[in-house]
Order: sequence, then structure tokens, then C-alpha cells
Amino acid sequence: MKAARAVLETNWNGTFTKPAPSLYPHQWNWDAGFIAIGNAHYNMDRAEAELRHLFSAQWANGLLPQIVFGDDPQARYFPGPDFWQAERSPDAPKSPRTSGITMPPVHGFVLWRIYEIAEDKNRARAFLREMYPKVLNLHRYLYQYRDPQEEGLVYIRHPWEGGTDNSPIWDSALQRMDISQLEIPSYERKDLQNPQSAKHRPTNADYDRYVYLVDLFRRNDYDDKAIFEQCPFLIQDPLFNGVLAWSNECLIQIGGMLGEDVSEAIQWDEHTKYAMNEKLWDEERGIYNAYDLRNEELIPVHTSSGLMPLCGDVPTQEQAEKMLLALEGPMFGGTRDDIYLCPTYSLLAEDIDFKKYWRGPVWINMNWLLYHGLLRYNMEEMAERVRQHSLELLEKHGIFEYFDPRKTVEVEAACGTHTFSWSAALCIDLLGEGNL
Ligand code: 2M8
Repeated sequence: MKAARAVLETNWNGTFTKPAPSLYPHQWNWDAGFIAIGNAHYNMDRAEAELRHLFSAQWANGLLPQIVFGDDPQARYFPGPDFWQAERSPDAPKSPRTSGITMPPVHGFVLWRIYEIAEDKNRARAFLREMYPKVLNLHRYLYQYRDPQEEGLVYIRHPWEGGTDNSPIWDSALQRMDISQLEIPSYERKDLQNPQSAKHRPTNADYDRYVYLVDLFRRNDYDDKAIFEQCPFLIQDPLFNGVLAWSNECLIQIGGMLGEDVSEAIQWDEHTKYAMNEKLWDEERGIYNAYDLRNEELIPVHTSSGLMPLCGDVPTQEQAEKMLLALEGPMFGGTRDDIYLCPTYSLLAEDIDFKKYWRGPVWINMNWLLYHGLLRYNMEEMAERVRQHSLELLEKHGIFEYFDPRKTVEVEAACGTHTFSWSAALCIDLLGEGNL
């Protein structure tokens, strides 16, 4: 607990919390949400400041940016604000500067979690009143611009929007983008300077595609309609939509408590859950798939993202039982003694790489979502196992970014950057839960 708090202290720069000191020197969208939950346990001022700063960068159309750039001239990150050129959009704020894409909408449930943690409920309610319309606007943006066919499913248009940068879910869509035919602006990666993480990071071929997409967005002045027509990468992701479902529910709860009319959020909630079950559910395997909207096909690639609809109460109890079997079985090794839960990629996949970023390792935020999802279906035993494994990894190796799921591995079992903020914040929250 002390170590986790120290990480949050170190990474706080007076205005926001950096996800990690050198690798991620600005404010990131969903990181800020998880970080605020950790801070809420002992420093409510900071939890509120974190979210206020993030939402100060919300665009006029409701988009909540993936990165809010700080003004530290030493902060080395690519792509920076000059590359994004978000100011090409009439909706982007002049200050602070931001990127031009979004991230999984965790903020509804983050607000609710903060309210649960708060001792001073009057103050917490006032904060909810302040933030509720902003989060509502974000959801409005998602349904208005990212669900043009009004399916109830929101698409992402860049792997960075999914939060799981090099997830194998994106492979087929990215590979279809023939880079030899594409014009890609020249750029210099800064993320490879950290020797601990360089070898696990996305490949240069991945980055070329990431950069191409950013260039496409800025050439279109971030106009959502034009981007929808042209973008080769449009994916309905079960993690993103599962998180959205949970946040919809929390908006209904918060709005109800504040005496607001919540009919809009109720519609979103019902529509999204229905659509996820109709379109993304894989009955045979007991998991949710992603859907490639551009190429009109399901993506039958099994990562832990397919389990995340649990947190949004999307599956029925019967479906959730099937998901539990998938988690316990060979896909995720949930009952094995030699595996830490939860690998981010199916253990059955030939190309699983236990150390490569979002292609196998355990991530604490995914475990936290899974833990809450399992609790929603009264699966206490498995939830507790996920919680224990998360804490064990953090205690044994330190507050790292991600972890090799094999218990037998001693060399470089902890991966990525050390002093990683959301690992610290969620460690604090998971410890708190156990003490309740
Ligand atoms: C990673 O993503 C950024 C781009 O957004 C990067 O690779 O540079 C992801 O793990 C993402 O989920 C996370 O929010 C971000 C900062 O921790 O890092």
C-alpha cells in the first residue's frame, strides 16, 4: 500500500498524474479514471482535480480526448500535439492541447466508485452534479458519431482508442491496410527509449499504420462523418462497449440520485446490451467477439476483452456461467496452478506472447474490470482469485505496467515501465475492497 501511494505521489505533477514518469509524460484518458479511484481512498482533492483536468479538455462535440498534453517541454512523447493538430477541428479546445481520438468511457463507473468510497457524501454528491453532464455529453458523442447505423454499438477508429494498442483483435484490419500503397508522414518514435519496455512495444509496421490513421484524421479536420466514410479501421470492440454499458448504468444511477431525467441513458443501456448479445456473443465459446465494421465480419480472436462485458452486466446469468467456464478452461487457465489470472490473450493462441504488451501479459486494469464483472454474477470465488493474483503480482514484483502470466517464470516477469500509475491506484482499491 505504501509503495502504491508513493507511485501516485511521484507521478502527480501538480496538475494531473502521469501514467508513468518517462514513457507516458502527459495525461491519459482512462488512466486518469483509474487513478482517480485510487486517489479517492486517501486524497479526494486530487481525485477530483484529476477528473476536472481531464474534462477541461473535452471537445465541444463531447469527445473526451485520449491524451491531454501537459506543458512540460522535457516531456518526450510521439505523437505530440504538433503532430495531432487537433486545432484543425472547430470542436477542439485551444487549451489544453489534446490528441484527436478517445478511449474506453470508464468515467461513469469511475464517478460511481468514487461516490462509494467517499466518506463525505455531500461533497461527493456535489462532485457528481458537476461531472454528470460532462459524462453524459461524452456518451452522447459516442452514440451520435460512433454509431452511425444506430445499432447500439459504438466503434473505435484507431487501436489507441481501444486502450489495448497491439491487441491481436486488430491484426486482420491492420494487415489489410497495405502500407506500400499508403502515404505515411515521416515520424520518430519516442517510446523505444525505455529499454525495459522497448522489446515488447508494437512493431514499426504497427506504428506506420497508427500514424497513417492519425494523418487521415487530421487531413479530414477530425470530421467524424468524413472519417467514417474513409477510415479503414472501424471496430466494435467488446471491451469498449462493455465499459460503455457499465458507465451507462452508472449514469442512470447517478442521474436518478440527482433527480434528473434519465430516459436517454436507459435507452442507450438497453440498446447496447441487446446489440452486444445479438451481434458479438459467441455461444459456442462462451465469450464476446469484436466486429470489423469496415470489412463487415466478426473477428473470432479471443482475448480477455471478450470477457469484459461482464462488468457491464451485459450477459444473462446463463451466458455468464459459460464465460466462467471459458475463464476456468484452457483458454485462460483460470484453475491452473501455474498461471496468474488473467492472460490478455487466449493461451490456446499459437502466437500468444507472454511478455508482449497487449498480446498475453496480465494487466491490472483488466483484472480490476474482470473482478467487478465476476462479482456482479455472484462468482465470488473466481473474483477473489483474480484479486489475489493481482495483489500477489504487485507485491512480488512491484508496481509494474504488465506481468508475464506464467508463475514459473522468474526472469523479467514484470514488464513495461515501473511505477505505473493505474497499477498503483487499482492496487489501493483492491486492497480496500478486501478490507471492507
Ligand atoms: C498505452 O497506450 C499509449 C497510446 O495511447 C502508448 O502506447 O503510447 C496503452 O496501454 C493505453 O491503454 C494506456 O492508456 C497508455 C498510457 O498508460 O499507454
